Amino acid sequence: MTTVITYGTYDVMHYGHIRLLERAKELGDYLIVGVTADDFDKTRGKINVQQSLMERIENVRATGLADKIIVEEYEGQKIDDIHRYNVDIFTVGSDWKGHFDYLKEYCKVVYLDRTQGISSTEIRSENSSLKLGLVGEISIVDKFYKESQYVNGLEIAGICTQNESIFEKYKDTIFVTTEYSTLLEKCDAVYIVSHPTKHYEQIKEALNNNIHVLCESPIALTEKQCRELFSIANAKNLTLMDSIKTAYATAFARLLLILKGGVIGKILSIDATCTSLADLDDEKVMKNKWNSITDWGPTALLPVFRILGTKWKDVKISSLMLDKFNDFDLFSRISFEYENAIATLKVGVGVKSEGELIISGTQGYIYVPAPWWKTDYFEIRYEDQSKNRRYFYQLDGEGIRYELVAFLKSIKQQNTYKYISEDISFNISRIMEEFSENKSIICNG
Ligand code: C2G
Repeated sequence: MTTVITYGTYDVMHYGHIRLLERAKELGDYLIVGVTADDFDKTRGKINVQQSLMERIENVRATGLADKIIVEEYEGQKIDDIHRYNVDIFTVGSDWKGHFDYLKEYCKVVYLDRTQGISSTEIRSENSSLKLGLVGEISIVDKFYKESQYVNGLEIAGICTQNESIFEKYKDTIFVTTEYSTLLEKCDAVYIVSHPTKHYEQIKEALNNNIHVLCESPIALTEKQCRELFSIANAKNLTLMDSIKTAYATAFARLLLILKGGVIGKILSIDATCTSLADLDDEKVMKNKWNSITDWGPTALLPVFRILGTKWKDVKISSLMLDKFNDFDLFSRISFEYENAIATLKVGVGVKSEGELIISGTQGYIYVPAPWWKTDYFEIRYEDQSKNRRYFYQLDGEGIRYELVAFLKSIKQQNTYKYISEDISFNISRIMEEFSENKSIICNG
């Protein structure tokens, strides 16, 4: 018996896939198909996969061509499988020619001609070519423009910015304007990273024009406004999504899941620090500069609200203010008291500190090194250090491309999993309001 093995994602199945499987089958008597696991695809840069692993396995099973279906989960698994299943022939499409020659040491390697004129990427793009507008004056507009290139079915319709250098940089490439309503006429969705004071009005105008919104957190500076915006979005069946790229980093998402399993016992304390240094003496910088509480507050609040929830007993915000600007804090400390836990957050755009996240429990603690908000790594540490565990999850593009994929999915499929719940969005806006109304100013910078 000649055993053949081949591997693939097999997302949105098409005749190119089927032809490959048919010819693979003809190479021998027994065909094994390895379908790639979601994590493995993400690690190797395939972030646009639409169907779940089970759906993709069903795609292959339904062809009736596979005698056995396995899941490909890790780099190097092919060698293990060749030994495990006594494989005689490894085959794959010619788009991979040369890539798997190293397997010749273990079995015959056959590259089958790829079927021209069809791909899952093209099908995904046809199904949803969403026109996305970018709105804002700070450098993250650049990052979103670059990251959008990795997302199937998304095209940048234009940029609305008052920032001359961004305007000049893109004016010969795509549509650029200083007029927000002009941009809206060209979009199905917008990513808003304008100054937080503009968010409420801009989101409201977009929603009233039936345009989906991804807005750099905070969505609004009061809880009332935030609730109003979500009720408009829900009534119109539109997606309004809070943008905190950390929520889309695999390491952060897995850390939250692992914590649920009680690996560090009861969680008693969370300490998070986020700082970055800006040139606060530069008038041009200060024109669009977010203050500490809006620039870093939502990110620092995310782990607290995801882990301890939003039902705190008391919150105190202490801030060092920049005396020549209203409400501009150089550095703020947010202290929460919960029923049986505390949290201390430090955020600053005018101070440099160690940007780490520490989650302390009754049996151990989780340590996420700086910059924790875009981490690909964390440790679980115990009194007995031999029990310490380390985790690594690749993170490409700081999580922005994954965030855009989640935004697109939310628009296409409605009610998909929300990485940031509406309740968390409401409470981020509530803390912004708490800062404006009740912060204690400890000194003027
Ligand atoms: N394929 C093809 N013709 C196409 C599209 C795909 O012959 N028009 C082949 C690919 O070459 C591959 C199989 O169909 O052999 C599955 O393709 P994908 O689902 O795109 O997965 P891919 O990542 O290309 O699979 O580690 C090996 C990879 O997993 C190969």
